[in-house]
Amino acid sequence: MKQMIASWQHIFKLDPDRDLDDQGLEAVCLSGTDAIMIGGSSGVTYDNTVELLARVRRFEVPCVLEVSELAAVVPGFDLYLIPMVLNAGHPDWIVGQQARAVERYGYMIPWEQLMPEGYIVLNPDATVARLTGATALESSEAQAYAQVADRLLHLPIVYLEYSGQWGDLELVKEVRRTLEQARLFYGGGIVDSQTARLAAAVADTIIVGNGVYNDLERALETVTAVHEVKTLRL
Ligand code: 1GP
Repeated sequence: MKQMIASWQHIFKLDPDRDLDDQGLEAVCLSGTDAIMIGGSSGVTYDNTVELLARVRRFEVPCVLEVSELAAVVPGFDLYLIPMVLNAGHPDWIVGQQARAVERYGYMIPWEQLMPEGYIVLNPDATVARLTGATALESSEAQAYAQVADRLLHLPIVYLEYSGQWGDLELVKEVRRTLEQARLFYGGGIVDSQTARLAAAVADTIIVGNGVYNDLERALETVTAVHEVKTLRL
């Protein structure tokens, strides 16, 4: 499973609660992105998740579910990403919800298709921050959380989440420097080729969300921009 994400440099995150017409979805799926991640912090239901999965499945691109709502876990994804919000204000968002899910549905969980993500939420105004009561972090604290995820918990992904806001790329760079084995995901405020290039230079994988809904044409440019940066680095 870890191998599957090892080459992913660019991901489009689609929100089942937001509208994207067929033409837009086709452009996203055929853009050359490495994967489509389906997820959102609110309004995610079984029905809107099934519907979006079915539409994405018309294309060959890998499709993964970022699980945020137990009732909206739909079979048929290539991979299930399980967020653990490391700087959450309540243990529920770190391991509590996950434990309840296992207690209830453990017998039918396809463990080999699950992958945990060590989330570090860095935009205090994001829905996910309010929902989880995420605490604000200095760069040194973010680095410490990242090392706990990477070296202590051996999580395969550390996800720096700025959702809706352009992040502190110095912090991102510092965090990446501390990682031993985890892949660094960065999401927040990537809207065009310029922002994509900057973020791709400091993270392993970049996630583009809101941009798809706000200005699709510019969002599509992020794919080539990222692949250019990564090729040059090689
Ligand atoms: C959100 O990290 C993703 O979960 C992407 O952020 O919506 O700001 O692109 P944006």
